[in-house]
Amino acid sequence: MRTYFSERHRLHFPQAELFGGQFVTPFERPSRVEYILNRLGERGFAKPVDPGPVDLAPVQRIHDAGFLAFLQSAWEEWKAAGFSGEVMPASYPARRMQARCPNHIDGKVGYYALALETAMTSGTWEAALSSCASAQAAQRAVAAGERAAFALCRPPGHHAASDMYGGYCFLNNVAIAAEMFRQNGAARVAVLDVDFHHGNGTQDIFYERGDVFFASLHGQPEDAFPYFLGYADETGAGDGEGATANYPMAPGTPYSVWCEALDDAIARIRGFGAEALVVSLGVDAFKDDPISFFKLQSDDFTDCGRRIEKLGLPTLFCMEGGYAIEAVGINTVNVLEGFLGA
Ligand code: SP5
Ligand code: ZN
Repeated sequence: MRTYFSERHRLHFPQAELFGGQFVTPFERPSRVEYILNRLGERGFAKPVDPGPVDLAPVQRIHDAGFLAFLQSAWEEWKAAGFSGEVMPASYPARRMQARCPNHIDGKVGYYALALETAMTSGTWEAALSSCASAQAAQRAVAAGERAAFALCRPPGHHAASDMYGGYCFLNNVAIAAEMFRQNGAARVAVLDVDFHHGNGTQDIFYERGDVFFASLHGQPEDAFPYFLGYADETGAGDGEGATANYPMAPGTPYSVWCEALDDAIARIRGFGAEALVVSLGVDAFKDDPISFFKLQSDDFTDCGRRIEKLGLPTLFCMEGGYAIEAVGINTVNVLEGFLGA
């Protein structure tokens, strides 16, 4: 299985994340990918391939034009406003206020952010484009006939909606790749999100579409970020009624329970008749993850990969979260090896 990866991820390295009322070093940090690259090498995977430039057309089909313009100019506008720190929101359109985009960058950031832990800096936009480019190059490889490919995306994408960023995500890589499968002629595509956090952005993008099935296994919204989406009774709307499946789970959930949800999601995807599969591959369901509360062990990720393979679909894995830094490489590569028959 080929890995697609861009060194330009390094351009995104904020110093601050708001966590528990303090600024801490962000959990989503550049060194995460070093552990994954090292493990891929140790296990004999081929050297990663640079994806080349991003194709903006599919990005523009998924994301709002005003949002993309905002991401591109946010840092320059922030500096021009006289702010000296990293870009982060302070004011939000909360309940019973106007959802109109202001002109001042301080207001625009609040308008487009879905969470304020995620800072932007000078290189964030370019890094987000490079991450998306990896997903796109991997998608093209699978569309061209590879059974599977791995996009080592950083920053991640599944929290980003058409017009919102946050949860460490800016562009929704899996949604863009799923849309590319559709444009390439797959009548039905499925997104399986195994990251610990609910894939609110992906769900929102496809909620009213009947051609892309979305399934997410995650910490229940009563207790886990992103808190305001991901309940079991969110099942899609309009043409998309029945094409969203949520598996919220409680603190302490072990693999035995998680795996039943996985099997159910896999059965739903099979029943849907998907012709291609995109996996939001976060490994923060790991027992030692510092911001999550499931109890998966490293071997469980191998088993997860095996079960995903049984769908028999052309499969694109896109990296999402996972913050138990030293285990992130092992757990991620375990999924891929399980898929490959380990
Ligand atoms: C891609 C991805 O995994 N994004 C996750 C973003 C989570 N950001 C907010 C984390 C808040 C964690 N609070 C947990 C308390 C732990 N004791
Ligand atoms: Zn996550």
